[in-house]
Amino acid sequence: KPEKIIDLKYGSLVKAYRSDAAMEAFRSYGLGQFIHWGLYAIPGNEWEGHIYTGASEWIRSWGGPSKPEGWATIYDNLYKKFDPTDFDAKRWAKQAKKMGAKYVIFTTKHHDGFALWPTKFSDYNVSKTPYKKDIVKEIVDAYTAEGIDVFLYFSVMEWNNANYMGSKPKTDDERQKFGRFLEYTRNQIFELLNNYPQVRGLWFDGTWDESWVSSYDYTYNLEKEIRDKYPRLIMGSRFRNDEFGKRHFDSNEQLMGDYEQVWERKLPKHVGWLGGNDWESVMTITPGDWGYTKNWNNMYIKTSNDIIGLMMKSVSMNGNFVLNFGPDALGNMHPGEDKIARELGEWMEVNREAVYGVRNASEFPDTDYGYYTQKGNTLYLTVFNRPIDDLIRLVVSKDAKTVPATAKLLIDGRILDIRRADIGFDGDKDNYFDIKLPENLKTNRPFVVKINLDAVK
Ligand code: FHN
Repeated sequence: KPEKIIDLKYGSLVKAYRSDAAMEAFRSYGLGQFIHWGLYAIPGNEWEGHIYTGASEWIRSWGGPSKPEGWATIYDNLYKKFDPTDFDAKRWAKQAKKMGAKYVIFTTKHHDGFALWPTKFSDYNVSKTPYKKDIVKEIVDAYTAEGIDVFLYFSVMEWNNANYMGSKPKTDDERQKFGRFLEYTRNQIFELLNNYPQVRGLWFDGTWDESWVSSYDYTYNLEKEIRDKYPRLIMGSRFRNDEFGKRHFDSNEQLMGDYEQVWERKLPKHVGWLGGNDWESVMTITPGDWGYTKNWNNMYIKTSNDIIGLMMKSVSMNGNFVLNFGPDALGNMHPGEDKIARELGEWMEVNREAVYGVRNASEFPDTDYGYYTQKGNTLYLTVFNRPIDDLIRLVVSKDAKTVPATAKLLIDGRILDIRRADIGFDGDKDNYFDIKLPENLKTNRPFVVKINLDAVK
């Protein structure tokens, strides 16, 4: 907390903790899907044998000696080849549903400025490609039909827009140009909200350049306008900054959005870091690519168990976990993504109650076995580290209002023996409860022990 509160004209617009149905739904999602799709799917990190080593969706900014001659122009013309003949939004939505995703974040426009909807405000859009059709509409309709809430990703920064600049506009001419860009951004945002009324949230990105940061008067009023017109819409903390350039949290440490949107390819170490704020973590499967990456060799690919671990760690700290997919230029997921979606879905099928609508188990200290999540009087322990004697010892403070009473395995419904272990440490402030795992429990995945808690009499 700041030592003294300063007078801010452009501080946070969301002072109160939102408790409306849309935010409550957000709090219970648990698992989401991110999709990065655009022209960068065509190169997929390589062009005529040259390999780009940065994040695949950043390939337009390729520099250095390995960059093909005239690369930016080649890239900007890729839209003439964009024809994803295998694209079937319903197939993706079904896959996401099976995987267990409750919301999807879809890139309507990434940093290259290419819009996947037929925007009236720029010609650089999908209607000018051989494919022609409105991809955003197909996604919104298909995911909504599966009961998956849709959030639209929108990059403010645009690499090939003549009115865009990274630095603060200084001359009158620059101010006019950037003013036109701001107006264009506003138009596109309202166009999206108007075209696709089912949308639950906007996910802004590319808002770090000085030009945008110095436009705090404009962006403050724009946020106000969006929130006035769409009070149920959810927007994270990336949209704008205050007059001192502070992003995510204003100069009085107030969150500048409905949830913390800083957790990209990382997680907080401890729930205490979050100060009670809502949050989500967005995660890649390769180390750092969001767009399609053809070749997955020679880099670490997260396993399904890695992903389950990141998801459970997130939900155990009241956050959502959002897994990214980067489909190819024809509209197919990478085979590695298909595999992870399938494996994660199989796991969710059995264990989803430990993921959806759960909260941090604040009465129970962190455990080395894995992660706790809690829903009312049900405690879930997702075990990643199985003890060699198959005996799980739960540590429960003597001050706790509830104690473990019964336990069962979600994987097969087996009831587990649970008993108080009076280990008799002198002056101990904890009680211990031992749960015996069946020796013949064979699984190569983390497993969940569901524990019913009884009120202490
Ligand atoms: O630069 C982008 C990146 O390409 C990707 O879209 C991620 C997703 O969270 N956001 C930006 C970096 O923060």
